Amino acid sequence: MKKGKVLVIGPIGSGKSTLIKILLGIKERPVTKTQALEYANWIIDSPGEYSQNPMYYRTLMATALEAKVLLIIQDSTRKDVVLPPNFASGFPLVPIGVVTKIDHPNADIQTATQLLRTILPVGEIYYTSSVTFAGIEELKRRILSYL
Ligand SMILES: Nc1nc2c(ncn2[C@@H]2O[C@H](COP(=O)(O)OP(=O)(O)O)[C@@H](O)[C@H]2O)c(=O)[nH]1
Ligand SMILES: [Mg+2]
Repeated sequence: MKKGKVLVIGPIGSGKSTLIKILLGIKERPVTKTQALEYANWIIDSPGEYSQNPMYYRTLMATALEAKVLLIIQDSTRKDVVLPPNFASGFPLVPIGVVTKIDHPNADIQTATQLLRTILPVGEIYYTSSVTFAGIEELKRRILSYL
């Protein structure tokens, strides 16, 4: 088992838990609303509230001490951004951006990329779909290379 961990952050409904399930190859249980920090194998899932409410930022920072990689999730069907500008640079982790739901008819990848760039001015961005599995293998390979 890998020792390093990946902390996944992003707003409610952006596809964090679904993506994590696929990255870990979990087929059984359906994704339900994430209520607390959830540790599974090499990934730490976080409730969307932790990204949407600054009251939780300290918790995210403390949790980051256990991690090596920070995955920042941006939903390609949303035109808003919840995390503050440059948020990624406050973490002593390798930041990786992920634009999710690229299969969706309402996906606007260019806008999502611009929004994500406000949080993550530099660093790689991957484009994924948890429906078609586009981009998933590449993302997983990249993450594992850092652990
Ligand atoms: N079309 C599409 N829907 C997705 C994708 N990933 C997640 N969803 C849907 O988005 C909703 C929120 O997903 P969830 O993983 O619970 O988001 P979380 O709150 O960030 O953990 C669910 O209804 C998922 O089925 C995707 O890649 N494509
Ligand atoms: Mg969740």
